[in-house]
Amino acid sequence: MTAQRARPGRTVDIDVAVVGAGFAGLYMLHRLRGLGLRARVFERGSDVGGTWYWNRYPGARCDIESVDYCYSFSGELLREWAWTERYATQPEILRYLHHVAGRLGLRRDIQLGTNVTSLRYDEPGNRWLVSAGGEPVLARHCVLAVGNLSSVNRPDLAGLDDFLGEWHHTAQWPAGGVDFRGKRVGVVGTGSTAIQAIPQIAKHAGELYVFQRTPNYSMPAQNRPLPPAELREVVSSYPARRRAAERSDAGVPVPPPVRSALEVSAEERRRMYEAGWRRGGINALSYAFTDFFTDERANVTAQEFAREKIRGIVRDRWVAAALCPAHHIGTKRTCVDAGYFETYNRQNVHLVDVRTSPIRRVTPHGLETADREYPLDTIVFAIGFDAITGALLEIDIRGRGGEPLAGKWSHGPRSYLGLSVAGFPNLFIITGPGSPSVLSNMVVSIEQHVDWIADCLAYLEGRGLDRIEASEAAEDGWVRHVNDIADGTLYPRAASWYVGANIPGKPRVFMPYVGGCGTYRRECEEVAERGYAGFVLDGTEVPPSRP
Ligand code: NA7
Repeated sequence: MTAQRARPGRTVDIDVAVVGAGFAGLYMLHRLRGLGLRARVFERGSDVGGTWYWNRYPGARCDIESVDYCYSFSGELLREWAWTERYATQPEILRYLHHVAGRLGLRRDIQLGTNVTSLRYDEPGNRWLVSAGGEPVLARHCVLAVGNLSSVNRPDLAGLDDFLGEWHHTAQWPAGGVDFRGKRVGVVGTGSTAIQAIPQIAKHAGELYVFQRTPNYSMPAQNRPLPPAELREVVSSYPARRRAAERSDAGVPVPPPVRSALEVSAEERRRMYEAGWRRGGINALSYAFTDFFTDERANVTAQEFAREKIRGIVRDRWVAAALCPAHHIGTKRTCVDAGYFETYNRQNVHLVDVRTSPIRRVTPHGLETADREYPLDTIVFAIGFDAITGALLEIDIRGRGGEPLAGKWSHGPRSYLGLSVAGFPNLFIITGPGSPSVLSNMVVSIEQHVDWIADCLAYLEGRGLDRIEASEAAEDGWVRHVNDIADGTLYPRAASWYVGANIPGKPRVFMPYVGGCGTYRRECEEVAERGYAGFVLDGTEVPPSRP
């Protein structure tokens, strides 16, 4: 069955409203259809793709290997799609998602260019009222597939409106691209996005000024073409590869480390780190030793290795020193690059340290720091996102008794399993706060959440149950658990977007679940096996497994 079309003046009644048509929303729709449910997806972009629709900046690429950053639910999809590189570019991933949407015939139930502004739970009717500009939609269930890095951190520098050049945020990049040839370009930010974009922009710009507030660690991608024979080999044994990814901490099929960095000699550590650096990728160093994220002394050994690499690449000693990060490696998202540090050896690239000399304002002709004005034709803001909760709270979500989600989360997000929130019945979040989300391969985490939600809905439908809601007790227990395991690591010590530190006024709470994808998956399976432990089903509470 497909979504009913509204007649003028009528409310549309559906089983499930899904917000977002990226990796999560597309697969959710597919599963819902498989259950015979009437579903509709609302997508604010003018096409499907989510993250890969918006982030079209030069150099945009996934930092998870392409063969792992794709759906596994369909053997046909796996066999018929040929990834061409170890790390796929944004256009290739977007083409893949278009292919999936076409192949599964998903588009007829996706309403594009539609911004969901509010979701209100009507308790007597046990329905969610979806406001998205057009006719009101009533849905029995709602699934938020809005993404973790989709609420743009907008530049709020004084004077920006009077800038006479052009400026762009990397996450709202014009589809037609930007011409940097011969221009004086300023890039603000040195996170994963900037680190991908800077080497590409530097090739075309006349002069490139990088305004850096905090240096970051970046691992070489060691990207390469993916020969068809190698891809066929991967696909032929794919189920085992994917099971290994699902059981791992980060959702990638890499064997877990077995030794502490402190129990081996300095020579052995170096050998391990060098091997990781040669392999490349986001886990190049972090998968070497067990205590990388938990023991400061272990972490420092990897930090020193990474800083030494930077000093070995960048010729200017002042620039090299300014590019060396000081935080615990991995506690802010590690970047993956193709020639980032090498780019600073170009004559046309200049590093501006805005920690020592902060940006004051945008002038009509450029950027002014405490020291001087930098004349610019184009400014690129690679300043990130209101991560994890931002896109959820952009929607005015009201649960039982009209309670706003923004109010409930005013001191930080609270959820059960990152999937569900007490007081918000029949509402599910895909890769929400309190789940591994941004600490994992997103597609592996998305598939797990979508399958869990679909199985849960099948369970409810099969038993004629109309309402599911996380209990307060289960939510409290989960929030404590998420905090306890985070506190046992180095993660919360960094001023990262994992703790909301990049957004003024945002509560400083470590948001993702650091226990690992495999452990988390088992937790979710156990909850389901116990008849949805920790949830209230049509008024009957199933006791939580965690006190
Ligand atoms: P990030 O990782 O949040 O990086 C944003 C960068 O912008 C970071 O270097 C920030 O410095 C910098 N920033 C932010 N605001 C300012 C201002 N006002 N002035 C100067 N510099 C600023 O976002 P990305 O888009 O790079 O990456 C996000 C994720 O997307 C990434 O991890 C991948 O998973 C995909 P700061 O560190 O706050 O001092």
